[in-house]
Amino acid sequence: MSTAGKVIKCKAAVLWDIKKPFSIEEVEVAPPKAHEVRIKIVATGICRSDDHVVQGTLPTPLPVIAGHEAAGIVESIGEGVTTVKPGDKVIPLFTPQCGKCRICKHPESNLCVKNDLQSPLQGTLQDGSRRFTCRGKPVYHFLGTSTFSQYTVVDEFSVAKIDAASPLEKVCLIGCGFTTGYGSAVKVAKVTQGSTCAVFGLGGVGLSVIMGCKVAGAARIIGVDINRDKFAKAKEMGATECISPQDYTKPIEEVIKEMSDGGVDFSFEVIGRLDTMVSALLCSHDSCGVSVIVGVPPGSEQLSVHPFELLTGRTWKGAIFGGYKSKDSVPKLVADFMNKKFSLDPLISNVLPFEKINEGFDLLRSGKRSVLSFFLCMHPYHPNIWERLDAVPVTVF
Ligand code: CND
Ligand code: ZN
Ligand code: ZN
Repeated sequence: MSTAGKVIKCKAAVLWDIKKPFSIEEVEVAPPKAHEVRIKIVATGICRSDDHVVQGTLPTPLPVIAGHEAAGIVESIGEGVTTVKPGDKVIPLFTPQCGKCRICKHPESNLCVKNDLQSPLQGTLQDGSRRFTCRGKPVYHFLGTSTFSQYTVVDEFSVAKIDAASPLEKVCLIGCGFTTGYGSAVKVAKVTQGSTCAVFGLGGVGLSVIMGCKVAGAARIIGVDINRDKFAKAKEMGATECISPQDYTKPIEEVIKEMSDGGVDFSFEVIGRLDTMVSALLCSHDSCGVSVIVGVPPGSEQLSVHPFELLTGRTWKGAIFGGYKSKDSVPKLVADFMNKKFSLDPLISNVLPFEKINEGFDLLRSGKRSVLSFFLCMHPYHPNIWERLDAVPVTVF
């Protein structure tokens, strides 16, 4: 039976309050309106930005369905949609690409004006309304994607069609973590052959920065993290050395400057803390260094640096989604993945059934990035056994 044009009742993880666990609920997902697409999510990653929502450091209206790093299959389309059709494999785009605004036409920039990244977030689709309800209450969207739901509705410019053969449990990482990190190195910083780089924060995004630095030909890549368990993976991905600020009495920027003849060529803050943003800036060479902010900072806090730190010639910049124009770039990155130009396996610590979302967040907080799958379902008689399913049952109204 076709579900097109009907309300779908399905499973979603609703966040009713900050600092509380997600609650797995039955939600109603309205059909897509004109220029909208309803997607059956197959796999969704858990990124630290989702945890910023839970912690309240990325202020979002509540209740909300978070999640912004996913892959799925188009279930139905609204009127006027031309770039995807039912059955297409797709990746939702938390940074849209409308193709028409000043930024979409800008050759370098990527933050389309249709984005929902202002503070606080608006939490709706482009027309200002919502497609989710739970227990009779409307539920907010998150970054136009809301992937912690079996079905979601997005605007057409917030979804990209990808290769029909793509493994969705892997390429979902191209929806955020991989692309954000990799692009920060190759596209935003434009890391050069033979350069020295420092990467602060060795989570999924930081490891992807390292992959980008390596591909760009960096000669030295210094990984910085307070969790030493991250060092082995970082080295596997291309870090040439790894250090912990906790092993030194002097500031880490001084240590790195001594290691790199006065400062690195490129530095990256991939944690989301103000102190490490300043350390990353200061460890870059004061006349030729480029420092990129990738981490999402907490709430409304302000940074403070002496203007001289920039006056001498440093560049300080930041970017969302690795500077990539999303709708154009995501299909190409998926094609590169399919052509084995890079691997995503090292970025995934666990694949968990969707219902284990709270465990997935605990794992993230202990340093492990998980992918949640809607195709793993609990065995009816053995609660500890999870089976792969080809289709997930849903109720249609
Ligand atoms: P994750 O939490 O997995 O990694 C952060 C790493 O930083 C961990 O390994 C920590 O041990 C390490 N760390 C924490 N504190 C310190 C410290 N004081 N000094 C050194 N290391 C420390 O996070 P992630 O990789 O998922 O995300 C990293 C950041 O990127 C995070 O702030 C997230 O919100 C942000 C981000 C940005 C964008 C974008 O478009 N710019 C997109 N998604 C995520
Ligand atoms: Zn993210
Ligand atoms: Zn645009």
